[in-house]
Amino acid sequence: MSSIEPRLACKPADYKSNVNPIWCPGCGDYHVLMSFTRAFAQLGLAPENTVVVSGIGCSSRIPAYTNCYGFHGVHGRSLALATGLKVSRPDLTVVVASGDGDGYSIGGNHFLHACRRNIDMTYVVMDNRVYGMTKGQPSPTTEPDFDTALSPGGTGLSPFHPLVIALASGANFVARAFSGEPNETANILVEAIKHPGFSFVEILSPCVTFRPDERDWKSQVHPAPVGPTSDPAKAARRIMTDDGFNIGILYRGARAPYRPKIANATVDLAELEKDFEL
Ligand SMILES: Cc1ncc(C[n+]2csc(CCOP(=O)(O)OP(=O)(O)O)c2C)c(N)n1
Ligand code: SF4
Repeated sequence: MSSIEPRLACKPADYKSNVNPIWCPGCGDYHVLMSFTRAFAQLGLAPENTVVVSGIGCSSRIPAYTNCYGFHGVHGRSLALATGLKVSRPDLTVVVASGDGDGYSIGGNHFLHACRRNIDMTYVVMDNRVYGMTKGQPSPTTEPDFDTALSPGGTGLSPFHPLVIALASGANFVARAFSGEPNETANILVEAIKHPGFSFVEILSPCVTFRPDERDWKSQVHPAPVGPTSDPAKAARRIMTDDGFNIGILYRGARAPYRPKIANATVDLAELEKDFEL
């Protein structure tokens, strides 16, 4: 989170842009947007000092729907963009939004190294276990038997465990939320944004169009039976053995965030160009 003094009396509506979302009716991402604005209001963030960065996908449309600064980048590269931004402007609060395709497939390598670097930002992945924007291809979190015309008979591949991968790679805060519980999700986002270092929040957010079965998540989610631990091995064991629907903060680490000393460095472009002259 930035060191900027919060404003007083902000309302969630103060963080909405005048762009109307074009998600399908019933898409979980509407509630995620609601949780973002509620969390920003609870923290009293100044929109001009807050940046929402994303890649490509339905979920990645979210920056356009807030009135903070936004960067709708290219597919899978949101964390690379956000890292550059936070390193050069550590005073800003940086929240990164992604989908399971954007973040775990094409962006998977950036995910590992963002966790490892532990730069102070919040990474939110709206996981709907499918590529929504491109009409329903399986993602790294899709079940092996997801049987559609695009993956006849299912892929037969086991989904991977993003939260455990985040822990193993060094993320400093790991949580799971459900879009259908916007207040609880907002509270988790508040804690994630306040927590120093790289905070990872996976939000189960149904794609009602290509995964209508995910409407049932509402009846499957439940609060995690125990509070967060500061022991990554314990957290990983719990996550590996839970049912995938434990909601809450699962790990809070105490690693010092990485703060490269190049912040506010100025570059003379003419000098730089000279270095690359042929
Ligand atoms: C380099 C590149 N490859 C592929 C695409 C096509 N593409 C756009 S969004 C997307 C997947 C999005 O899925 P996900 O991140 O899960 O987001 P959702 O739409 O489900 O929210 C793909 C493959 C692209 N835009 N750029
Ligand atoms: S395709 Fe799925 S993820 Fe995309 S807007 Fe529609 S319901 Fe949401």
